[in-house]
Amino acid sequence: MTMSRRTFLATSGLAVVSVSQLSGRAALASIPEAPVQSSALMQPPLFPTSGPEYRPVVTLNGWTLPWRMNGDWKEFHLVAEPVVREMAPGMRAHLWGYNGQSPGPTIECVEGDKVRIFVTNRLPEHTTIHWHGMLLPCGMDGVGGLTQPHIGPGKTFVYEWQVKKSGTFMYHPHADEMVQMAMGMMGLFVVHPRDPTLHRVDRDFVFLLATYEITPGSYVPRIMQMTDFTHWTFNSRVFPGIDHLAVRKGDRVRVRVGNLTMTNHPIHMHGYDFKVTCTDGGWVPESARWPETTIDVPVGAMRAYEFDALYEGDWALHCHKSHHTMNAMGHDLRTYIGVDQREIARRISRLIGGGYMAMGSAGMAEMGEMEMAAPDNTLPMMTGFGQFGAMEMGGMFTVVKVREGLAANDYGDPGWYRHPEGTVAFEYTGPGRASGPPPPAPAPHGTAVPKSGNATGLRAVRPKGGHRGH
Ligand SMILES: [Cu+2]
Repeated sequence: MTMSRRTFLATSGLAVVSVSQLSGRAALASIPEAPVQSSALMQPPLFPTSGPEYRPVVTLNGWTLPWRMNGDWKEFHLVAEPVVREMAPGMRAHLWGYNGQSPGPTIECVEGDKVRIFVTNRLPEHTTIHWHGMLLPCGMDGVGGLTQPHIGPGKTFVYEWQVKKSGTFMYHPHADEMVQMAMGMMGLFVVHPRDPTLHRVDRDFVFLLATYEITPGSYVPRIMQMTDFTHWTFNSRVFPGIDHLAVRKGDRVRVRVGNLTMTNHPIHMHGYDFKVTCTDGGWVPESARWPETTIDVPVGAMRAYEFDALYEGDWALHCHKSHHTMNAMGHDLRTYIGVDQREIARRISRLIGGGYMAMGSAGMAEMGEMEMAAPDNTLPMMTGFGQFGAMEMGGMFTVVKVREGLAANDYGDPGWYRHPEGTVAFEYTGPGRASGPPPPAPAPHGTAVPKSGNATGLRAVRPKGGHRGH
């Protein structure tokens, strides 16, 4: 390690310094560029240009950090900084992240690689990065005060180690952790096997679970919140802003999910059973892989599952805690199911001069279509439209779209599934009806909306953005 650093500094001392505020030994060296991502949409996978071949991952609503080779070192540059993250069309959060986004870019490398990661701090307070699950020298573990001095504002630190094993890992600060993780500082770190035939899949999706309390009309998370969050996110995005997972029928598919929230999330996928193949501790041996349709992802852990995409359709993929598939939610409302509120509504309308509407007597599904009036920068609690109507979802919800004949590496949204005739649940209209109605004419993706606007002047959030190819 010492030798390599000396060599590194000696060979690159004359190169241009691309970051103005540097400290310590790194100031003598050229620092790799720190690419910045302005889009919150899924970026194409980053195929390796040198070294062993591998199937790169795609990060839902995210991207992979480009690197450069310096001798036999793979060099990356992360910049910790305030960012604005669009959580779904119509709502932006003021977070802290890396290189323009929260979560930060996914880092990818290969088992055995020597990685050198420059971390520049553009936050108003100190930080560090801990490489969760990684086997490395203790002094590279990133625990402020314990294994290294903190990275002060304006400073750049260097982490370097040889990556021992493949798998899925995460990165996040280990400095003022409660604040910095509540503000969105986290990212994924995927290490591919050196032998590309091991654990081979055709599509490999990754995302992190993160939670925020951003009260209606505000932009900055309330960092003291511990349990009662308003935004339950995949990669700091909520439904209907979360990318769909486009999958070609017949592909072998892996989904890797990391949890950096403060509660567990049972991630459920419809239409399939799957095998759990990897945790942040490593690959599960073939004989020990267990079947599931829901995989609970514990706090501070990662789970990957795999399946063969045999069944075409639009299959929901979501957290099974029903409050986690809602947006901007207050949890202190009373239950009015079975309560006749008509007289109350009349009286309140008289008091406030009209316009009061009581809700909840028959459940809350009506909210899915109406989308309640809300302050600026606030998403409806229940929202999104599919080809058959309102989906009444939010938060940790997306769709796996399995289709025949997609091109390899095409992750663009294929639109809604065209159900074969007679395979959609239908209304019973009396005896003698042998099969269901013909499917509705498939609407182009993003336009299947019942009607625009309504009496309360609401902003409807439609399932349009968030998918590559649109
Ligand atoms: Cu959940």
